[in-house]
Amino acid sequence: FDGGYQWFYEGRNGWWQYDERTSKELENSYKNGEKCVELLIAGFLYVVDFENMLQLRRNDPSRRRLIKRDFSSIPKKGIAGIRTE
Ligand code: V3L
Repeated sequence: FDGGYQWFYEGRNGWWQYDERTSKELENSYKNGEKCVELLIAGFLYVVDFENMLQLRRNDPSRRRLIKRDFSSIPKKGIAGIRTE
């Protein structure tokens, strides 16, 4: 259960949880001490930079979002764009 941690990216006024598979992938990479991970999300390549805790679009790094690792129980907008509250 990954110690109850999940991964989140920044929305306009709150946090979105990464989808389950991606959140697990981020947790594994983070625990392995990797500095960054590449993700394919809806046809776009993104880089997750653990040193700066950012997600950036690979071909347009100005499209950046803060990320965080936190408990799954924190208030959130939803999961990967699907609202849950
Ligand atoms: N997982 C899923 N969708 C993502 C992700 C991700 N890790 N990163 C970006 N997108 P950009 P509010 C978000 C989507 O960064 O109202 C939310 O999931 C992103 O979706 O410029 O601002 C919501 O669906 C956006 O639609 O490359 O809180 C939506 O924004 C698109 O990719 C609105 O959320 C471009 O993001």
